[in-house]
Amino acid sequence: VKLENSLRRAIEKQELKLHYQPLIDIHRGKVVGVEALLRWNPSFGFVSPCDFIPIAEETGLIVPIGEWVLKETCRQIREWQNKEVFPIVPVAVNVSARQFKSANFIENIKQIIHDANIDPTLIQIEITESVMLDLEESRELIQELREFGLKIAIDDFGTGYSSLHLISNVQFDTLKVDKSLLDKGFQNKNNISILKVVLEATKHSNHMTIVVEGIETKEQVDVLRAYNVICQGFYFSKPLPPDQLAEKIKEIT
Ligand code: G
Ligand code: G
Ligand code: MN
Ligand code: NA
Repeated sequence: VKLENSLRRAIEKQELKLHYQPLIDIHRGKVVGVEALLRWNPSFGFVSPCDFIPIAEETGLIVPIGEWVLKETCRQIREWQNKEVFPIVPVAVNVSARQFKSANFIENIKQIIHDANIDPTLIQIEITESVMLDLEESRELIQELREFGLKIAIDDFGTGYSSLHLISNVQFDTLKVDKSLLDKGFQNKNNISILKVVLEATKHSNHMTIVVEGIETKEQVDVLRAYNVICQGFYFSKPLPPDQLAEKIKEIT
């Protein structure tokens, strides 16, 4: 309960921040996007999103917090555009199932992007398979968001039960292969083959960008060179505060 009460006041106390992790096109040596990742630093010390996101989801606090994340992302994009610090790339934002299904989600997001005067194609919404339990309803929401110009990614792909069914029934812009398929650093032969099945299965999906997450070693990058994939992981960069991002992007490029 204590954590919940603190989290309830985190927005007004300005304890939330976004860090940004680069996404890299290894064939062109370019940063082609970043993922915004929430950080909470209350007075009693740093709390991992793995601990507070579930509380936010259970209590419904994820709705105002998610709204803050979207607003802050738009504000940051506008600041980057004004300062011309680096070529503007799309920013991926994680959206929880509860937020995605909340009343007025679409109206709110359209309003936020409109107010910030941001090109909607610069925002990518990352949702997980758990959002899609009601396939028909989700498909309509996703279609409306895409018609508005937003990009939609299916996150943590490969951890659910109906992955292939899902991507054959819903149009996504990006598919993010979950880091658990890489976790064992390619030592686990089963994981390699699952990853390769996913990569082979999606190889000819011309309209979908494939991102592989959780890349930590050069060996992993070398295996992935055979595929047309975007890479994300600590090997290239951990999630960084905005003031360190420009330098990292220069270094990678
Ligand atoms: O950045 P890190 O690996 O610590 O994130 C842990 C988990 O928290 C991940 O599953 C990530 O998707 C989730 N997460 C991080 N930022 C956000 C956010 O802004 N909104 C939601 N809903 N989840 C987030
Ligand atoms: O669930 P989601 O894919 O949104 O989670 C992203 C999380 O993965 C972020 O919290 C980020 O900190 C973490 N992450 C990013 N790169 C790596 C990596 O190379 N290894 C590991 N273990 N975690 C990573
Ligand atoms: Mn994500
Ligand atoms: Na993921």
